[in-house]
Amino acid sequence: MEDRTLILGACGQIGTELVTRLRKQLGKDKVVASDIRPPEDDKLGEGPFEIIDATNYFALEDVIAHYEIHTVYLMAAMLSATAEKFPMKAWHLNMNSLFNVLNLAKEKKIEKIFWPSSIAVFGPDTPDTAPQQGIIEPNTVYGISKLAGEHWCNYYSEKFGVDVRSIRYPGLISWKTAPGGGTTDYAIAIYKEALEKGSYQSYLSANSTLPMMYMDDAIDATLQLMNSDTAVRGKAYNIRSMSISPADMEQSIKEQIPDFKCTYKPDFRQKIADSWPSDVEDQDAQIEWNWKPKFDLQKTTQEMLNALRD
Ligand code: AKB
Repeated sequence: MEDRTLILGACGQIGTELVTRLRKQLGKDKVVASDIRPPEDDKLGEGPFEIIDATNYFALEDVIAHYEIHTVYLMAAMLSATAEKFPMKAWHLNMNSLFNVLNLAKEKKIEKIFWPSSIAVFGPDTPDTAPQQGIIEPNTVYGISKLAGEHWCNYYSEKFGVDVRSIRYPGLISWKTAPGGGTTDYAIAIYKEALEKGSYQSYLSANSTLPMMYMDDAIDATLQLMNSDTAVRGKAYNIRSMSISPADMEQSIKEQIPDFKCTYKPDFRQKIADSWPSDVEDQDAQIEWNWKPKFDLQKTTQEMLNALRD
């Protein structure tokens, strides 16, 4: 088997950055990017691209055989805010794409999988700083699909020896590709609108504190976990770097753009945010595969504003 990597959902917020990083690391021909639609611009750079619906097992099987794929990153998913509007579509996409890659690994057609979980697995009864284990009772469509996915990853790992690795991503802050349909998307829009309009209206209240992370840290964590010999297979790890609210971000932006104005008008996404913890404990990730973040809020704000200005 060739050691090629396939990224499903390559045009999304995380997928775009993973493709770029992995192509730099492994070589452009070793990384096959794919999504349900073609990329809108040249963000993915040079290298093979395939249009694939991740819920179509046979289409996936063909591409995997054609390119002799070893590792799959399954980044295609419907996020929390959109999933509340389309529960059945979210369940279909989030679960069937996962079953497809798990079954391909069970049949030894691929060797290794990365599947993203989320802080959305936690629910209103989880302690405000969520431990790795504990009360995990989500009350959102997206959270339910992520919790079910975690259980299936664990099951395939224990029962069939599938090498599947997972992280419970916090809300991710990045500038290259806009996120689609998440509750934490405000944390990107706030920077863009601060530069474009000098103001932003947040759909979450000023003090909605959530676990958040700059994208570079999230990509580092993903690749570190995938390359680790000590990480537990089938386990979805909490990782943390900052626990911040829209008011914290407003303050941080004001340090660089003193006239910036932020107003608050919570909508339906407030309820989703209220069901998530403000922070997570990530000792397991620190101990089992040396996880350590590099970006705090101040550094994130600098990076975001500089990159978006460019
Ligand atoms: C969302 O807001 O839905 C995602 C997530 C926290 O998984 N960013």
